[in-house]
Amino acid sequence: MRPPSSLFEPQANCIELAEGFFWLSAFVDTAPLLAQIDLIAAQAAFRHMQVSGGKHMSVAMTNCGPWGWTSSSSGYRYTHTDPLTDRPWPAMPDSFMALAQNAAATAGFENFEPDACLVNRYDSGAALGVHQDRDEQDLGQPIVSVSIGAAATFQVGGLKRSEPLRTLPLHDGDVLVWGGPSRLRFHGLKALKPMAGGLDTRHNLTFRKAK
Ligand code: MD6
Ligand code: FE
Repeated sequence: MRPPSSLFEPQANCIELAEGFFWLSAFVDTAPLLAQIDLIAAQAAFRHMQVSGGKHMSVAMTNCGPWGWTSSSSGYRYTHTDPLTDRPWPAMPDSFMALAQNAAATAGFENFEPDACLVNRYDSGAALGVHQDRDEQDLGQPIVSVSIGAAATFQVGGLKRSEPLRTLPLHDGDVLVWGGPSRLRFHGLKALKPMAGGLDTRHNLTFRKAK
């Protein structure tokens, strides 16, 4: 939980956009993260998960850490093993854990202990529909989300789906931390625009305490 605000000194690149919702622009060098993502994907391949209704997501996903988020035609859940291989999800790299905890602490959330890291890959045209992250047991823990590669337009609303969405441009190295009263905000990602020069892939790491 956040300490009283008198003890909390936000850094210059850490902006609180709404209570509990922080944007850390250009917070991390992403080249080493991409190398780790390649190692993770070699063990647990990116896949387009099915959602209820039978369609497949345009975003490709995999996971690392003790718990992995999965979707199927019967709903969402966290599992210890990859349903494609029945093997445990790849371990969360120490550098991922350090980044997640460092970002959370920068936003005033000490003692963040993520046990799940969802890895998203967006190729041009991929989008993520507006949703809430509510499959986690302890909604008192924040979420840390890292943008890697191509720029994208993030949409963030309120606690009801009917509330208006605001847009936030996210760039390589940006980190969002959100918790407290913002933990259940609706949000999504607009379709990734095609870009020249092979710069049209975006990855995203989303760290959570699932259990
Ligand atoms: C993305 N992010 O940025 C998708 N969820 O590709 C999310 O769905 C998300 O960025 C919860 C908290 C932060 C996020
Ligand atoms: Fe989300």
